[in-house]
Amino acid sequence: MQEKNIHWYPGHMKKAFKEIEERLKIIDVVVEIVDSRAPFSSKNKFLDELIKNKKRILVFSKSDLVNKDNLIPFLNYYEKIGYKTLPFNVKNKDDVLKLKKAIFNLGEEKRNKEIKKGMKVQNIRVMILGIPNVGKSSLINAIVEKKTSSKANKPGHTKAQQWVRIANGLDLLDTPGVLPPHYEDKKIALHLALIGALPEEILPLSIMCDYLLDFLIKNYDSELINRFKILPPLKSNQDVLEKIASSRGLLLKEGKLDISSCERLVLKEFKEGLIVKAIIDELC
Ligand SMILES: Nc1nc2c(ncn2[C@@H]2O[C@H](COP(=O)(O)OP(=O)(O)OP(=O)(O)O)[C@@H](O)[C@H]2O)c(=O)[nH]1
Ligand SMILES: [Mg+2]
Repeated sequence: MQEKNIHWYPGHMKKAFKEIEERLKIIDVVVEIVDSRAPFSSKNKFLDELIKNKKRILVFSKSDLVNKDNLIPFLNYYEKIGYKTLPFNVKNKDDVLKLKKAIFNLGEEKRNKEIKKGMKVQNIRVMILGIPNVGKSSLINAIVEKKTSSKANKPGHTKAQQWVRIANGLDLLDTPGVLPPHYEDKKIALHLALIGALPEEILPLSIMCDYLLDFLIKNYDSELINRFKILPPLKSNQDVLEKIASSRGLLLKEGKLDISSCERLVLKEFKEGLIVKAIIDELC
């Protein structure tokens, strides 16, 4: 990959990070979200130190976009190092119920203390954390069962913290997505761009598409062939792009194949889970 530093740390993220740190003092439970398609790359290690002493749950969002069996080793990995994990599809009512239960379990100790002391039982205060576009606002809306937090398929949509109170004992705090200020490994940034956590403009289109095609040809060639109705053998990335462009009728005015539009199409269809339900991170 080209030796270019990948960097996207807008001003609001720096501010958001500080605000998370300040607000944590009054938080009872942290729900940290990673994207199931990249369970390692989408975990912001810079948050670890802040939340290490909090009761917390690690939610694997967008589990509908991966093969559940392939997710198990990643869940096990995090469980082994002490996390309580939960695969989560925002549209699955059972998953939402399981998450609510897990939050109440973690908040129970605090409630019992309040009861013991004869205090009025307070709502459990829950902070929802994670990198951009992992589904923080969507998860809140699913728990509340209405649209209170604004969501969009665009990283950096939520710009400020927002409390959402629900009647039956929870206060949920939506936070803006925060990314690490830098990456140890450029592969992480590529994976984040492929799942939509980094804006596409950050990386050159052809580099992203090359990386994705290498991955798909190596691991999911038959899915690629079936999705785009192309013929094997898949000789090179260029060959695949030309075949897809022909199959989808992507042509420039002069009748030449429109490779840039084809690259955008492949990235978009991958992001939407239309080519394959794949996890792009590797278990080390
Ligand atoms: N397939 C799928 N899509 C989801 C799921 N949860 C959220 N999304 C989609 O992911 C996109 C981002 O959702 P948001 O809830 O806005 O994400 P966020 O983490 O609040 O994003 P920021 O505010 O930008 O940090 C939206 O298009 C959601 O519809 C899920 O479980 N499955
Ligand atoms: Mg949001």
